[in-house]
Order: sequence, then C-alpha cells, then structure tokens
Amino acid sequence: MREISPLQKERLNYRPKLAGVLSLGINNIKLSLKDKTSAVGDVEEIKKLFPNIFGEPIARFEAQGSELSRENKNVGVILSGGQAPGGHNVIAGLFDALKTANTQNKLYGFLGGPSGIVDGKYIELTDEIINAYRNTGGFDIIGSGRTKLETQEQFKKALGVCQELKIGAIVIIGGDDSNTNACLLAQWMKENNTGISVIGCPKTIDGDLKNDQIEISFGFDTATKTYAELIGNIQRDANSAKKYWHFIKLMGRSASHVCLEAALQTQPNITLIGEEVEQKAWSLDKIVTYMADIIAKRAEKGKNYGVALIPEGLIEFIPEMKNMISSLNDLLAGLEGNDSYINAKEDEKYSIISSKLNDSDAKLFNSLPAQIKAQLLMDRDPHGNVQVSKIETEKLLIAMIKEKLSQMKKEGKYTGKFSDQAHFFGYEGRCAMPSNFDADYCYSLGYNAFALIQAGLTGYLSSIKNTTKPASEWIAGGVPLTMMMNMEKRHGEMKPVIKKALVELDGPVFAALEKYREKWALEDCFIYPGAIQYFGPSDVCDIATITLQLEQEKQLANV
Ligand code: FBP
Repeated sequence: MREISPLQKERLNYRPKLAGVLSLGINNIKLSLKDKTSAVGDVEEIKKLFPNIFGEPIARFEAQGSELSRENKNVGVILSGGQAPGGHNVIAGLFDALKTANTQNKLYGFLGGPSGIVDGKYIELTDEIINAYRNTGGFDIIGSGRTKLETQEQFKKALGVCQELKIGAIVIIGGDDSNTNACLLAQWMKENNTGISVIGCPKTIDGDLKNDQIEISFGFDTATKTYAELIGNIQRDANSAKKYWHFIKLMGRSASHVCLEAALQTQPNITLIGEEVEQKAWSLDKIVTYMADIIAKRAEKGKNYGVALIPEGLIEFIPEMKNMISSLNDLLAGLEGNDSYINAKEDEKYSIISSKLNDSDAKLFNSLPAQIKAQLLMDRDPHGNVQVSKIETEKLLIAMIKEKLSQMKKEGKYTGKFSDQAHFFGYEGRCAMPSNFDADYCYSLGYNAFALIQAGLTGYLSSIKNTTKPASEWIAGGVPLTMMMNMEKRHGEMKPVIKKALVELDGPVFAALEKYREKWALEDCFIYPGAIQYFGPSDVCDIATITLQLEQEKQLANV
C-alpha cells in the first residue's frame, strides 16, 4: 500500500525559490520604509478605529543591510478561511526563516483557524511535521476556520495563550475577512502594549485581495489552472458528443476573477462576469435572454452544444437580486433568536419573509423556485457573507433558459434541442498541489512575514511584487493593512473591513474577454490546457496567469 502518491513524493523534494533579496537569507537584509499610507475609503473612520497602526509606510527589504534582530522570538501561525493551494508552503517559509534567524525560535500552529488562538488549541510545528507538508495542497497541517475575531474577550484570551507560549508575533494567513481579523488584532495588541506583532499573508483562490502592492493572492494561480484543465476536458467532451450544453459555476464568492481567468485560458462559448452584469444593470431575465440568444444562434449552425461559465457570486451582482439580498440580510439579522421564525416550517418562513419585504423585493423573492429561496435564507457566515457556494445559480439559469427556449420555439425563433449538464467547480481546485508559482510565491510570503516581524513591524500584510519576472527579481516588503480598509455593512451594522478588489471593467483583462467573446460564442475556439505541469520547459511550467500577465503589461506601459 502507498503512503503518498509518486508525484507528492517527488514534490516533497522541490526546493521553492525565494524572492529577490530574501535569497540572501534572513540575516543579510535590511528594512527600508517608503511612503506613508492612508485607507481606500472612509479614511477618518478608519483612522479613529485603528489609531495605533493607521497610516504606516510601505516597507521594502533591501540587500547588504544591517541585520534584522536575531533575538529569540516564538511565533504563532493561523490558517484562516477557505483553503488555497500553497498554504503549507507559507508555513514552511515562515518556519525556515525563523529557525535560520535563531534555532531557539519556536513556531506554534493554532488549530482549526482563528478559534485556535482563543481556545488555546495548538501544536508546535517541528522539522518532521513541516517536511511532510512541503509543496502539498490543503490546510490540513493545522486546519482552518472562519471565526471572526472582534471582541475584547477573544483578544484577552488570545493574549493569555500567547503569553503562556512566549509568543511575540502572530501570522494570519487569510483572505479579506481574515486579514480584517489581523488588522483588529494588531490594533488591540499595540494599544494594550503587549509587544505582540501581527502580520497577514494574502490568501484566497478568489483573487479579490489585491492592489498596487499585492499583485495576486496565493492559490489563484493553481486553482484557475486546475479549473481550466477541468473546463478544457468538458469542452473536449462537448465537442466530441455534440449533445450537451454544460453550465459551469466557478468559485469566487464576490469577484469574478476566477471565471475571467478560466475563460481566457479555455475560450468557452459564454462567460458571465458579475461586475459587468452590475454595471449594465442586467436583470435575471436579461441574462437569460442573452444566453438563450447564443444557444439559439449556435443551434441555427447545427451546434446544440456548448460551454457556459458562471461566476459563483453572480447572484449578488444582479441589481434587483442585490437589493433583495441586502434587505434579506437586514431582515435575517433582525430575526436572529426569534423562535416563531426559527421554528416555522419552510413554507411559513417564506411567507414571513415575503410579508416583511417591500413590494418589488417580495415579488422577486416569490418568483424564485423553493430551493433557491431556501438557499438564500441559509445562515450567513461569521463575517456576514451570503454563502453563495450553496446557491445553485447554474441550475436556476438552466431552468429559466428552458422556459425561454420553449417560448422562443413557439414564436419560431428557436429550432434546436437543449440538453443540459450542470457543474460546480470550487472544492476541486482549492486544495490542489500548488503550481511552481504558488509553491515559490507562498514560500517567499512566509519567509518574508518573518522578516517583517524581525524588522519590528505590526499590522502589515506580507507583500511580494514583480511576480511575472523570475523569482530572483521579485521584490519583498510589506503593506499596512489599514491601507486596504473601508467601512461596509455586515450583519446589519457598519464595520471596518478590507475592501474586495473586483474585476475592473476598464482594465486589460476584461478587455481581452470582450475582444474575443463574440467569436468564441459562435465558433468553436476551445482551448484544452491540460494538467498543471511541474517538470519540463519553463514556458510550460512557469507561466503566470493571463490575468497577471495582462495587468503587469498595463502597469509597465504606464510607468
Ligand atoms: P476565502 O475568501 O476565505 O479565501 O474563501 C473563498 C471561498 O473558496 C469562496 O470562493 C467560496 O464562496 C467560499 O470560500 C466557500 O466557503 P466554505 O469553504 O465555507 O464552503
């Protein structure tokens, strides 16, 4: 019996490349501080809420400097939120930097996400444990969770646990919500003079944690390559059997980056982009009409098959749905603990909800199939997000398109056959073995996080830039978390949160889709990317995502 796969065995020996100056080693770099920063929105409010960490400068590491501190420092690490390929390498990079700086340093892994630090659940990460997880996918080394850190009680408990373990710094590996946690914790630790610093690392397959300083969140590269392989396989199947329309919903809770990148890699017939739907104020019916029109045009050419990509977060971008969901969020927050609602049967719940909504929201809510109503009423996650991964938008669209096509048939506008297959790709890619890019990038992010700690910084996000170039040219540094914050409504209240980066409709990536999508709709221009390549020529194994390449080209053109 095998204990691990032959590929995993091979990958355990892969030596990730370190970014630029970091390859000189943690003891041979110096910190340089650049421009002071502000916040992306609600500046005064954010300044007031984070007085001790607001407005710090951008940090960058340079070569040949005075050494960073080598004082003994124990660190606690937390994996937070949805899994993303490369998380284990962030921990490996952190571990290697910390041990290189001082062999007495210890790394503690808090178990099950942020709750681990509050409840004092942890393990010490040793060489033996780390070595078994190098270059592997998943977060199973210590597990993950979505607990929101915000109360005084949680912070005090976390402090007690850190003091017991002589922990001087905490690294939170997470997306926008998890790094919001990191920002709140950093502020609390500083204002209470605990001497404990907090550093974040940008994780999420969704790709929506990015800005001038954070070019890409880790996991996006591997996840999109994995989805592109699966979509390519389905396209080949569609093109072989020529009898199904495949509707593929792709993860990405809010932003449509995953869908856009996967589309550029595979060239399907239809790609919906949530941000475009919002900008054009498309109704559900307009989306259905747009899709049915392409299906009918392909049918005229004898092509009763095709592939459509649908972003997971689509539903929240449709203006009428967005309004209704926002009213539902407030309503559900108000109904928390209301026994007569909680104990009501499903149908009664729908009537209670519908009676409390305004006329247009109620009309829309009542028009939806029961399954979708139930999915919309499910509990929000601890950060107040609708669990869009559980809303079967792809099936809702299929049902509505069937109705539209039969109507078109009656009117003589459609003569084809429509046979559907629904898919949802999300979990299939979140724990894939990291690509070479994610293995290198994550290892560098972790190593760099320890450099930020040794430089005495807190409330920073580990940043590695220039990532379309070889790793030797990558730039290591840090960006203050407060720079990315603004105020948003969560659980019915205004809260400070990291602003999500959505698809820019005037950017080069969306422009690439816009340029070709009409051709891709009617002709068969499918690309079949195949599996992630680890070994072989560099222009096969080390290519950046199309998103990153186009964004970087644009940025360079503007310099
Ligand atoms: P993060 O933002 O925490 O990285 O999670 C992203 C994600 O994979 C989304 O794409 C998806 O909607 C969500 O997690 C699913 O959450 P869960 O793992 O709780 O089902």
